[in-house]
Amino acid sequence: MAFELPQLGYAYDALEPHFDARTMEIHHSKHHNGYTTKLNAAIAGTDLEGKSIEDILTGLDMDNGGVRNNGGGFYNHRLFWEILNPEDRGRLSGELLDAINEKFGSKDTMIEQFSKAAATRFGSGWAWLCVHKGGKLEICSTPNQDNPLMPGVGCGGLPIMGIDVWEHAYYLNYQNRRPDYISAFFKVVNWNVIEAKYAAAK
Ligand code: MN3
Repeated sequence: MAFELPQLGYAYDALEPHFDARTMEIHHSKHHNGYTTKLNAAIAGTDLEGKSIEDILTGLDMDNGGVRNNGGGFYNHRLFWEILNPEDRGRLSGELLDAINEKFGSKDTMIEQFSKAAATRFGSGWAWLCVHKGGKLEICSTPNQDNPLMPGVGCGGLPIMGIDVWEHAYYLNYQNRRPDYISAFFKVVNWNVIEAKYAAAK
């Protein structure tokens, strides 16, 4: 069974004015679609075919560029669309807020550190909030389409929040102003989804 481009679950213009519809459409229908198609091509006829994307990435041979770039791209964008759901965005509470307070001191400090990781990632990549077994949190960033599931990226745990800082994610609307795009991300992120991911992962 080949991987399929996930539906967004909301319209391309649903995140306006923070994320513009044109960027969302190109990002989903061209970029994410491209990663999905190329991932399928890269695993076709290999022993990776039929495995879950999580299993593929956790056991990845990092020299396998086709699966590394496109499997990462497939997984990373799927998470990204999920946590941007604009409906009933919720507010940070419960166990996740407790874990954030314990690790970072406050929600604001967590957002500050996450934003810094995203802003200072040189070139293209992602910043992550990850959860380790037992519930401990970590913020980190990875280059290109790497992610914390992959071996030896210097960043571990299961990602429950991630931001794409490739220029294709923001250039049409924000040009070189990556920090403005990162601030906008926190206006459309859905804490309910991230809390559910935390509860399932810890
Ligand atoms: Mn992208």
